[in-house]
Amino acid sequence: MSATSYADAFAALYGRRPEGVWQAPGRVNLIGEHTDYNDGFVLPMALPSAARIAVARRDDDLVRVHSAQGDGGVTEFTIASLKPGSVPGWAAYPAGALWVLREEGHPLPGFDLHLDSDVPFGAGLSSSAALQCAVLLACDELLGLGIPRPTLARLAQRAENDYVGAPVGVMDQTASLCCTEGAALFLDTRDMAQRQVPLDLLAAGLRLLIVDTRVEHGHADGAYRNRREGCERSAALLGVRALRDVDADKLDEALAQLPDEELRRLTRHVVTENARVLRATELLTAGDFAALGRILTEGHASQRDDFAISCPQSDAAVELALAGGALGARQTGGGFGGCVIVLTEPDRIETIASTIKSHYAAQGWNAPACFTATPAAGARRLL
Ligand code: GAF
Repeated sequence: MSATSYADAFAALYGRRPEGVWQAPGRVNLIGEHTDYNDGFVLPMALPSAARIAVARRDDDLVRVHSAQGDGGVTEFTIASLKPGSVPGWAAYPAGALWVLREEGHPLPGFDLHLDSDVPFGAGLSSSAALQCAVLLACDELLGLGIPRPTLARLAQRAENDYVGAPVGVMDQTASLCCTEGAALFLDTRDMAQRQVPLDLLAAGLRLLIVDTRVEHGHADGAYRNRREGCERSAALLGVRALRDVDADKLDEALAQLPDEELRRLTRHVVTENARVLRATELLTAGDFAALGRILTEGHASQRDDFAISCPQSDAAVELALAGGALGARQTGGGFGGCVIVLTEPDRIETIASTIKSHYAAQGWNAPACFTATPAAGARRLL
């Protein structure tokens, strides 16, 4: 759909033209899983799929939100009434974005909003962060707030943590706001230092196949929170600010100080995963995609064996992709399902995808969705 058609949909709903249309993309993470809330490193890229939002300010305090993916209804609330959890369902994401701006002391008018997203929901591709980032960027630009994008990403994270109640890190929001077309984003989540790492898969004769396992994941649920708390407990026991501060060369000494196997596994994943992000960034820069593929696969093994966040569907997709000759494969995102990324030559894609589909059918699992993606641009104004 064109930007004008989002504006037309807004006009049909609200009887006036929007002041602008913004979009913020979903993401896949190449490597660096569950490192962001440990002050660590991540390497995501933006997807072409995005959340789009048509917006106009109002003269009063009322917010009206409509989603093309909703039930057709318009959700209403006032800016003054916003408090954590006050708006349920999908509308919590735009509500949380407005709540955090108000909490930061920015005077906000009411708004009419129309949302339309083609980031699959619950697939681990950051559909919720995309929505929040689109709303935050729209408000920032419409109201002339001038908030730097890394700060907007932190605000979106706060909205998700404190308004929605999901204890996520800052990777998804930063990817959505700060990625650039044709590059992965190397991000140090401690100080938000970032670098665009060129990623021209087509020139390298490669593709990134994304396999949506159709196993829905959720961040507000206990498993994500429980991993995060385990990491924080380990850091406290080791006397460091965050697991990022554990020296990978002295990992065995650190593990020996931890009281149980579960904390040792969590810690080993985070420390080795941070090292993998640094190595993957070097390999990408050097154009060594064969070695990069191996690092991705090692990352999956670490999620499966140490962090215990893979699932039979994602393990099978990785194994079948590798058996089909892929350079590397791993589950991406928060885990417990979602998507698997596969780095492969293009002529292997069809066989890999059909083998995975047949296997899922034979197991009686949901049919997976398979598509390819190249690194897309971060959030921006369309109209
Ligand atoms: C989810 C979270 F939102 C991110 O912050 C990150 O922790 C990721 O899971 C795991 O790497 O996408």
